[in-house]
Amino acid sequence: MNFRKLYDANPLQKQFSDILFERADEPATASSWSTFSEKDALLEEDLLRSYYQLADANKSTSVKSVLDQAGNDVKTKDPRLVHQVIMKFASSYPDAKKLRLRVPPLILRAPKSTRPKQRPILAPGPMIGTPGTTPENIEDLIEYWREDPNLNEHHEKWHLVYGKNRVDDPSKVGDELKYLWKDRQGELFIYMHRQIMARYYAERLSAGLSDVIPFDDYTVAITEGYDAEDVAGYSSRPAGLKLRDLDGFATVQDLANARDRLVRTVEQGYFDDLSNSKSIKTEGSIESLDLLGIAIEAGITDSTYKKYDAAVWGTNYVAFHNMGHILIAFIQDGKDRGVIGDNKTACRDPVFYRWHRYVDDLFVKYQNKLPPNNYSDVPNVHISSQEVAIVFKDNIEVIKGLTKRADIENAAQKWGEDHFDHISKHSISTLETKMKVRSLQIEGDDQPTQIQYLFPREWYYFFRVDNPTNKDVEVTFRVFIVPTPFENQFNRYIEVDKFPRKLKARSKTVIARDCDRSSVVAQPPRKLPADLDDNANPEDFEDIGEDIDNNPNYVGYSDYCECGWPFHLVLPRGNPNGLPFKLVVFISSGELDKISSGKKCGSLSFCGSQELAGKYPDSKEMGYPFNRPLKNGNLRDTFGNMKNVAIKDIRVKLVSDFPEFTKA
Ligand SMILES: [Cu+2]
Repeated sequence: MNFRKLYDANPLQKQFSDILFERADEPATASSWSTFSEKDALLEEDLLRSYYQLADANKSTSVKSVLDQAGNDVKTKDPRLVHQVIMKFASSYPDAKKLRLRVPPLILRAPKSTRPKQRPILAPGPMIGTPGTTPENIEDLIEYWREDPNLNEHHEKWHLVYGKNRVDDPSKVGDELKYLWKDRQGELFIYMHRQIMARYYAERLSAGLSDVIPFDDYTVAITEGYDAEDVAGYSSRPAGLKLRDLDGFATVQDLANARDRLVRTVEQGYFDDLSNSKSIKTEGSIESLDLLGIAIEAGITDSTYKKYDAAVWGTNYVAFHNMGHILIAFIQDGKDRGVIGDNKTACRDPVFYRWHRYVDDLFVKYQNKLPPNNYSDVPNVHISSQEVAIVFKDNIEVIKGLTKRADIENAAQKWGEDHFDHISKHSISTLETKMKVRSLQIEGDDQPTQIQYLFPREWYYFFRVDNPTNKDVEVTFRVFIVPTPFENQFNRYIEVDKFPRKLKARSKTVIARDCDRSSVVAQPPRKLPADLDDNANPEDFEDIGEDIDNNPNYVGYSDYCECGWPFHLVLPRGNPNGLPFKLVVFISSGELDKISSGKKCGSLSFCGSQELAGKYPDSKEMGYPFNRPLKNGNLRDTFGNMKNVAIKDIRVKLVSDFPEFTKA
């Protein structure tokens, strides 16, 4: 399987992907266009509007006409602008959507700016630098994580799926109304980035690094730098620089004012609304969470967002988070952009996490003002830590040698039912990770690029749950892990899974769950070295076919399916002694949650609905039950006496090797 073969089979796909590839004659200097800038976002809208008009005017050759035009534009306009717009066109214009055009993998599309630095590594890693010495820059210890191309692609794709999307409006009521924000955009902006942060906190702890310091004082120099010497098109950010005013964009004082406005909003508990007529209390409904999220991310400057008066809101709420990205990106000389100014490279720079820690802390500050959840609506079902078992897949004999997902899952389910009474013989409490290296030949390079990446030992969870009631009950399993030192900080819980099941009346049910299926992971997951740098061919995933059979509205395998967290980073690295974690299994009411179960592509938690106007597939606040302060600020006080919750002590251990379940 090779993405080029797939593309060559379809001339429009080939034309589309060729536009997206970095070109040899592309200027090596930073392009100035940025998706974080409002002025540049208008350029994006203009170009997208012109593509829609061109397509509408050429009905029989709509997509071809636009690709021809974009092929010219990419040579004359800022290539990054054209890339962004053509990707949006492909994912939103109806004729283009039907073609299911796929964006080439980031590492191959833009290798010069997304290839990780290749520093020496010591087994079992990731001690980067000279063997036996501490690296010169301590932040380099987790560079393998920040520069992981698939992690950066996750961040890029999320921002592509979630943003202001152009929709084809059959009623043609003015251009304004042809834009749509996805359901709960602001809330998911916070949650998706919070999950990146929670994983980053755990990764730092694993490597023995100190906690992330929020970037909140703009008069102080940023101590960590970022070396972009090998990152074509972006400038380095030397350590020790302070933010500077950017002519024609914003001043440092503007950013401070935006920060102070948001802090005041959170403290006073309502938005500043000049008209006073639509003053929204931030009392904790999903709508308020969503509004606060969008106010932090991008301001409320668009009347299509919940139909608010853009002029009124825009006066008070400027695009705080976006403005921060830009001011940091141009910190060096005001002209050349750093990696934090672009979604596809932003996660490489340590300052991204300092900036997002502040963004998340603002939201935590708000959530801390809300009452803890009262959990009066949880189902009357029972689980305990003794009824949570973890077994490595390579230790389950009956699934060895199976390759089809459905076969593995059926066999594991049966094995779990047969073995649960003596499962402690098989169950482990220490999960494992290791560092791997894959070799990637990039076109035009003499040497293959060596990519270091983290990889987990695959496992199964088995849960035994008692339903003592007289009725079958639909439930949702919500599985989180947190490093034990952070167990009392609700925003540091890492979501690993969320899925619905039915529990039969008056019986105990054994649930087998594959780590592959994680609600945060892009489905289907990629594990083999070759798949990590490829757009896997859908024919290889037999259950995609199932979806089409079961759901007549299913639009099939598309670029959308690649949205989600990379499987290989599903666990934090841990350390060679076994870093202690808490595993929390929380069972909520499926009847209330309305989690969709038919979805087998993309990530359930991060990608929302495939339909532009579709609802987010969980009616609970994102992160539930870790969406609110813990009772007495304490995990045990909150869940210790609840029968629908299991809390288990586990460890995550970095080892030099383990048997791999999935083989090429
Ligand atoms: Cu982001």
